[in-house]
Amino acid sequence: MGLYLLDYGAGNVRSLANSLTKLGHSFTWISDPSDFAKATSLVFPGVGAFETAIQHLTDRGLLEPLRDYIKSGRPYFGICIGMQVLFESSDESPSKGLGIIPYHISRFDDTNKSVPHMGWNTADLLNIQDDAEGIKESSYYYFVHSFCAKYDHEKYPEAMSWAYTTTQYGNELFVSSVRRNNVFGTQFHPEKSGTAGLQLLDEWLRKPESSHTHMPSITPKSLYPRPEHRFTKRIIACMDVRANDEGDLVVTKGDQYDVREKASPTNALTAKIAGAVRNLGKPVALAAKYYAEGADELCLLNITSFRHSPLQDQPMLAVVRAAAENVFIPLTIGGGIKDTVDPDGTKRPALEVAGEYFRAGADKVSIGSEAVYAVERLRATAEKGKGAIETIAHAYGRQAVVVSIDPRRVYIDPQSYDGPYKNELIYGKPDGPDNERGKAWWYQCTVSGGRENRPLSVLELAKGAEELGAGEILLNSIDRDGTGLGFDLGLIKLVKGSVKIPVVASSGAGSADHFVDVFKTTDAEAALAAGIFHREQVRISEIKDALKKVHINGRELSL
Ligand code: 1PR
Repeated sequence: MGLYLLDYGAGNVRSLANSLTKLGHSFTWISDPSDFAKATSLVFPGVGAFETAIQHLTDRGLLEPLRDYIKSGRPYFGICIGMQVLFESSDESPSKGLGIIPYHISRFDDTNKSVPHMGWNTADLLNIQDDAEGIKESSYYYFVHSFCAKYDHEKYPEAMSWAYTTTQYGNELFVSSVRRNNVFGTQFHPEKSGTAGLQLLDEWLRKPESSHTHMPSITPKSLYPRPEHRFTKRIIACMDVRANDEGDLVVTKGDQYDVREKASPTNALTAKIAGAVRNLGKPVALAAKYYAEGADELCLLNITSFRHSPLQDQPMLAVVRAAAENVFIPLTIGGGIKDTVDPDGTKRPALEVAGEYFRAGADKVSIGSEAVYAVERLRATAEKGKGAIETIAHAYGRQAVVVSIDPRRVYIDPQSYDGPYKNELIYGKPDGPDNERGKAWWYQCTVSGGRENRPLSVLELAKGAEELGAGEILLNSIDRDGTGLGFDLGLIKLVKGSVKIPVVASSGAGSADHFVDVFKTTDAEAALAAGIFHREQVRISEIKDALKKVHINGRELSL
């Protein structure tokens, strides 16, 4: 008897479990169809892809018991795919949903915006008087999805009577939560929505179960998109992690990817530390700190995993597990997401490696070197479907796959250049930094943390990664990394202009104004920094204040 959680074996369900534990609620996992009979409340944190969810539920004999459970009138809280399965069908899959809500899930239109809808947005109550579920219009919640239930009260009044809140992304209005009788569902992830999300979960779980069984529906009303949405730009704190010379995992930070201390000619003391891996703190402690300070997302990159990375020997898994216990915003994990072989010869496909990270509490995995090789293969053979990007995107949804790009500038003489990247050239500004003035360059992709150049340009990689199924691009710049000179705006504009998926601008942030610059000059959805946060040069709140001053939407912590 009591609260049960449903896990169909895909995606990050650990975060929900961690948040319930943090809030002091005990629960049991549904491990067998017969468990449904014991549940007096059920939470279904559906993550991943609609088709995979239905397939897994069917294969494990859980789909019909789930339908029966919901029909029995006992309280149900579905999250993301856990809400979408209540619908009849989805553009994402030929499989049918539970059909409890007579409506279809369709893909966002990507004509004027990036898809997936990935980031923080608000949820507006259809009936402002009815805020019984604890959703606050002033709060921001974390969304990550390419498909949604579009709000259409004229054509589908019956389906829209399930809508409890709506959210606007670009010029599209969709149902961001549903409620009727015993059913409550949110398209957003409360377990990833910081304090606002934890409060919502807590309120639902603390109420007597009987109060969830006869929730009224709301009369749908005429609603139209406003001139502007409230989707925010994300600020991401990144931790580059590696073992130092003593074998401890530390957060390090390089200058143009060189993470070792250098001796200063004017300071004799620095000779002692020269050559050592820079140690800027412990990853789990820093993750908790950045969460508390208002980061919208965290990124942990295992920067030396290209050397050796048998799955059994991944200390990063323990780091992710520990970080996820106290951090309730999205976590991206990168480094070593590729096919690996254990010391005993057991082969571990990239899908299995990623699965371990998702189960440890990661929401997205970031693929670096392997993405370069995959796009090279795609360009050579046009073959796709079997690589890391495709298999992970198929199982977990494309929003769970980030491709991390490490481009390096190749300077050329603009007068005489006759190479293949004429359309990708960036020209130094007359008032730009000394080393850029009068020059032009293209961006070459690298692997193994910038150690090896590959015959692939940044646009070839970005477009290829999108074609293979990546849901986001993490765009670093080896030239700007650690310099504090500001983001490489030309690079970001170039890549952002050629893909439909979200782009995270990375490398070079030195001040809060650099974040204003990147969001004013480019359409990047998010901006990431490392050094300025580790050295406490700039606080996340300063960046949020700077954005607010120029009317750029950012998530406010106090709301
Ligand atoms: O190739 O799939 O194993 O992934 C390895 C990952 O590790 C890639 O995402 C790659 O970018 C990263 N990586 C490898 N070597 C380094 C290094 O620094 N020596 N770090 C490295 C990449 C770039 C950002 C950094 C920003 C912001 N570091 O992560 O955080 O540049 O820094 P800043 O704000 O201080 O300028 P695979």
